[in-house]
Amino acid sequence: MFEKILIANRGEIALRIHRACHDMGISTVAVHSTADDDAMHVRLADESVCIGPPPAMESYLNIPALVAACEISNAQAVHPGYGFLAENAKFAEIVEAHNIKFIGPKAEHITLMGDKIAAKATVEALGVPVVPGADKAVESGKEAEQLADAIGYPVLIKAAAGGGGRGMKIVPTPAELAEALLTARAESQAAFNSDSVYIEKYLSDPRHIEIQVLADQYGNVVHLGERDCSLQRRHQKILEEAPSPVIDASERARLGGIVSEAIANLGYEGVGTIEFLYDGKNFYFIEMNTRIQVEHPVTEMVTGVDLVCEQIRAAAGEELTIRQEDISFTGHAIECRINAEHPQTFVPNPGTVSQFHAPGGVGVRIDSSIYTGYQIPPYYDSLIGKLIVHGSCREDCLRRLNRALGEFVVEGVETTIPLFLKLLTNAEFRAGNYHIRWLEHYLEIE
Ligand code: MV4
Repeated sequence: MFEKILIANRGEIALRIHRACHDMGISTVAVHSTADDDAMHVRLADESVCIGPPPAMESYLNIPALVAACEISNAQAVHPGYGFLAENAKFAEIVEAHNIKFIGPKAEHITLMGDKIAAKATVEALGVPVVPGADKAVESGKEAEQLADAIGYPVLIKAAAGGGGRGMKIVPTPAELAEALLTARAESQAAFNSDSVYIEKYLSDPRHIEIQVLADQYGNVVHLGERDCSLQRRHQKILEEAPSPVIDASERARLGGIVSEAIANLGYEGVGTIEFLYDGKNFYFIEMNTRIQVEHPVTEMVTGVDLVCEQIRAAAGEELTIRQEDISFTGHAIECRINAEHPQTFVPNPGTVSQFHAPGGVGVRIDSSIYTGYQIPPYYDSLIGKLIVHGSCREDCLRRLNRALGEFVVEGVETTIPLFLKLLTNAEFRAGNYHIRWLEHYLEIE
């Protein structure tokens, strides 16, 4: 096992990784920008290294500074967290070329899943159901017409280098196809420096359901069930839950089995998330994320598995100690993302946290890096913490969530807490009746 790990991140996920390391007897090295001198992740770590000025490009995304920080601290491995360099294959390669273990999959798998066309074709060949469409880049306007006619309108044009919703164009009828194709290509070129696009059937109101997997270096793979991440606004998830209100144990076992087999055949290592759209009947693969995700705690709450510890063990070359039959799903968990944002407009609202009091008690978990007097810097993501609540069933979980949100005190900055308190009074949400566009509609009418 590693003796020392460098955590190439900040905020709540840096704390989450630090906690996993200390629980395993591993010492930690924090890195930070000059805007994060007083950050909790720096205070808690055994050592810290300043890696640059506030802009992420010059600090948390600064590969030479991070490699240098590993070398001066003698860290044997680097954990990238999520965001920043977590899915940057170049970073993984450079780190490994310096004999430092990248805690994540092999660079080739990061590259493969970063190319959405290649990812889709690969998993389809391994038996995973995908959205109807062509598993290849669109070459010409003529070809786009033929493909779209074969798929049936509406279709969706997506950027091969996209993901997370950037560079998508819905095409309702053939008349709009030619222009949409040009726009999609131009936007993709500007955003990703690639004009490669592909076409799929557009699914109008599906749910976003993702499967968590964990794999070691010896071909052992387990799945840890699904998370329902349908509550989102502008491609930013707001609330996630496990299990999905619409998936039963046999569906979970069936899809989990398909996914595990595909991931084993790929030779994938570490944690991963396979994202699907679900139309109430079928699952359709859209993308795979090769990192630990923001919403991983809901899976931890229903399975009791510490995903970050398991991720570190897998990276250290240990064999999985859990088999699929050891994994059971207990109760229900919901995560609320606490952002320093206006609860109606979602405009970021950095500033000083004048009061902070976290809820507690049975079934309540807070993953947060803020404290009373903390100044939220304006340079980074507005996520300041996550409230994760577990209950014996969804009803219990909702009641406990309401209780915990009522205890939560964050003063000095606006947060998303009032949004969640209001959402809990909505009958459709309480019934689990929502899809990927539901929240945006709810926010418009409220
Ligand atoms: C789709 C889709 C409908 N049909 N693909 C958005 C992010 C990227 N991961 C894929 N996305 C979508 N792909 C087809 N064929 C709708 C979305 C989508 C979405 C997906 C998941 C979660 C939230 C979403 C919000 C809007 C659109």
